[in-house]
Amino acid sequence: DTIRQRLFTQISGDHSRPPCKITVVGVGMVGMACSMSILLKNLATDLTLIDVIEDKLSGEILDLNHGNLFLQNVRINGGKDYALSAGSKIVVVTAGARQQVGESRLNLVQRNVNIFKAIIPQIVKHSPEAIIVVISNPVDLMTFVAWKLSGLPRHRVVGSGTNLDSARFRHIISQRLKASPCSIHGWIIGEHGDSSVPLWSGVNVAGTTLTSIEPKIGQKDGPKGWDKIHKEVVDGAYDVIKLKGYTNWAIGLSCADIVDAIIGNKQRVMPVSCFVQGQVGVKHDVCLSLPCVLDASGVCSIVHVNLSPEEKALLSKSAELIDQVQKGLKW
Ligand code: 6V0
Repeated sequence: DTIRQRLFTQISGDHSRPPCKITVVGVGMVGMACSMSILLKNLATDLTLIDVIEDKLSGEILDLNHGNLFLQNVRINGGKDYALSAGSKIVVVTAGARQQVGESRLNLVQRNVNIFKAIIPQIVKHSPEAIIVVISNPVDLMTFVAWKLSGLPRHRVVGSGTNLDSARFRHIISQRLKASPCSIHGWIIGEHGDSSVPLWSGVNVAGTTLTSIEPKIGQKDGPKGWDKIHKEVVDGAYDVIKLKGYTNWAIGLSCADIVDAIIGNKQRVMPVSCFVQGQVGVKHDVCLSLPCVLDASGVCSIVHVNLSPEEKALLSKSAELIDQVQKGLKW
């Protein structure tokens, strides 16, 4: 552009390497909520969106770019071609089928495996250094599939796992206790889904465990109402889907929180999904969520979490369920 040439004296090349490029694959409800949360947290200098539906993709990119004045001059682009994602530090994968009303996450698995076969090798080809954050459901199985298809070391393939379930758990308890969810410490581990495991033994406020007040809290024979909380967490997604057709805002925020911990090398401990065979009694060849330290390498370490015998048994059951479905997969 001649106006540009008359306005500036160019003294460096135009194509400096983006300091922090993030790609989001899949621009559905979840992909766009993840993208918006990443943008609003200022995590990316470059955001690339990839999908197979070109009109929708172009519309989303144009719409976001119209808001660039209110962001931080993030370069937002994308297309069908994975070459556009080259050099990404993180690739968030949200592509794939979602649950219909009443449908289990596990029911989506074969459809999404077929989709991942097209996606994952392309991501690794163009961003061999990237950390892959898997959101597509069933997220534990899809994390395992992404890990296998990618050939990456296990610390670089992370599933959003029970980060969201734990947020739902802390939200519900926070409403009962009238204290902020960030001050209610509580973890849900295992499968992101129906067999997730609430760690009641560790739920605490300022180090005081709720079991020290009511030893049976959260159990069937414990204080009234509290025994329903885990079911409320599990039903949370089904309820939202019944009401609005899909879930997106909370998973978008949860995803950006994970991306933030990795990009910022924060060493935060978060419940995310990765390959955990051999940890806390998990015998199966599966990915599921345990508290993990997230840093710039991805999952830097896994916490040796202290479980009650009941919690340990529930975790083994959750692993077994994932393993059963995994064994039936056609790759
Ligand atoms: P959606 O709105 O139907 O969007 C899916 C997008 O994926 C569409 O734009 C498709 O075009 C795109 N897509 C399909 N195939 C490909 C492909 N081969 N390459 C690139 N893009 C493709 O679904 P939504 O966004 O609601 O959900 C996406 C996924 O997230 C589903 O599997 C959900 O079950 C899952 N969720 C995971 C959560 C979690 O906690 N991990 C939470 C909510 C939803």
